[in-house]
Amino acid sequence: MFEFLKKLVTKKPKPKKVVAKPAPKPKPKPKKVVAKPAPKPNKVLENDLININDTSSEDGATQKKKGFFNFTEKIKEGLAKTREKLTTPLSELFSSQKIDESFYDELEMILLTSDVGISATDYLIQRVKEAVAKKNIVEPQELKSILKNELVELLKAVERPIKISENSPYVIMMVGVNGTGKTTTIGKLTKHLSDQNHSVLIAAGDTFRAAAAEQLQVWGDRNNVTVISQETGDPSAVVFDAINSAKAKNIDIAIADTAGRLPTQKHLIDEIAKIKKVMDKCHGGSPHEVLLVIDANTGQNAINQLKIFNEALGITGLVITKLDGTAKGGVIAAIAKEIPTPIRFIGVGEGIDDLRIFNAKEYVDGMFT
Ligand SMILES: Nc1nc2c(ncn2[C@@H]2O[C@H](COP(=O)(O)OP(=O)(O)OP(=O)(O)O)[C@@H](O)[C@H]2O)c(=O)[nH]1
Ligand SMILES: [Mg+2]
Repeated sequence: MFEFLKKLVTKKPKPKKVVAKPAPKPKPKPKKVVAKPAPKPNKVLENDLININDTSSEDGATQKKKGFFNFTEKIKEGLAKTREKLTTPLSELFSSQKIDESFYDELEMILLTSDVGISATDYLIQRVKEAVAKKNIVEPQELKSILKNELVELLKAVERPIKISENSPYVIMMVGVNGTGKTTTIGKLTKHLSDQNHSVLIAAGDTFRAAAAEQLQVWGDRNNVTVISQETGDPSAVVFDAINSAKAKNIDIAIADTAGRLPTQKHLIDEIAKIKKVMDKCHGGSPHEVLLVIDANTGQNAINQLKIFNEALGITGLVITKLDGTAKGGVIAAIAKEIPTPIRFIGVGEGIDDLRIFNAKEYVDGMFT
C-alpha cells in the first residue's frame, strides 16, 4: 500500500482525457503532487531470441529495489491451480522410498501433464539425475529443492523485464491469437507504465472485430490516456496516425493493439507484417517492442504460435496471460527450453493491476510448494 502511494506522488501529469464514453474507474486516484520523474536509463532492448547463456538479466531483488510492482502473494494466488495440480503428486513422489527408474518415470509424467513439454522435462530430469550422481543423493526428499532450483535456473534465461528506451515515442506492438488477452493486457500495461512515470497513448489497431475500439476506449478512460481510432478500417492508417500524434504531443510510449489472428491464417500474418513495416516507415526503428500475448491455457500450442509470429515479426517479448485460470503453468518452462524468448509479464487476472513482471523464482515458488 505504501509503495502504491509512493508511486502516485512521483507521477507526471497525465494527458487530458479525450474521448466520450464514461467508464467505471476501478479506484479513485488521489491528486497527483510532484513533478519531474528521474531520467530513464537510455538502454535499448535485446531483440529476438535470447542467448540462454547470458545471465545479465536483472533478478527479482534488483527489480524490487527499482520499485517495480511485484507482489508475490498475487502470483501465488494466480498459480493456485497449477500448484494444486503439481504439489500433491510431487509431495507423494518425494516421499517415496527410493530413487529408481519408476521414480523418474513418475516425475516425467507429472512434468508432462503440467505442460512443461518433452524437451524441458528431459532436460530437468537429466539435471536431477546428474545432481543425484554428483552428490550421492539417496533420499527422494532431497530432490525437491534440486528440481526447484533447476527450474528457476531454466526460467531465469527468459526473465528479462522490458526496458523502455527514449525513442519519442517508444512503440510497443501487441500481437497474438484471438482472445489471448491483448486488449486487456494493453489496459494493464498502460497502468504499469503510467505508474513508472511514462506518458502513454494507445492505438486502436484492431479494426476487424466489432466493438474492439470501444473495448480499448474503456481501458483508455480507466487510465486517463488518449486512444487513437479511425473509422477507416485500415489498421496501418490507425497506427500511422497514432505514432504521429504521439510524436506531436511528445508522448513517451505508443501501444498499438492489433486484431487477433491464427498462425495458420497466412494472409492475416502477412497483413500484420505490413502494419509493422508501416510503423518503421513512420518512425524509423519502430516498433521497439513486439509483444506476443499467449494464453497459458493454450499449453503446448504456445510454442507453435511463438514460432510463426516470430518468423513473421521478430517477437521481442512475451506476455503469458490467464495464469490464474489454468493448471498449465509449465508452458513457460517449455518456452524457455525450446524457443527462449524474454517473458516480460504474466497476467494473473482480468483487473487493471493483474499484470506482473515475470520473475523466475517467484514463479517457481508459486508453481509448487
Ligand atoms: N482470468 C484472466 N482473464 C484474462 C486475462 N487476460 C485477459 N483475460 C480475459 O480474456 C478475455 C479476452 O481478452 P481480450 O483482452 O479481449 O483478448 P484479445 O486478445 O484482445 O481478443 P481479440 O481482440 O478478440 O483477439 C477477456 O474476457 C479478458 O477479461 C488474465 O490474465 N486472466
Ligand atoms: Mg483485442
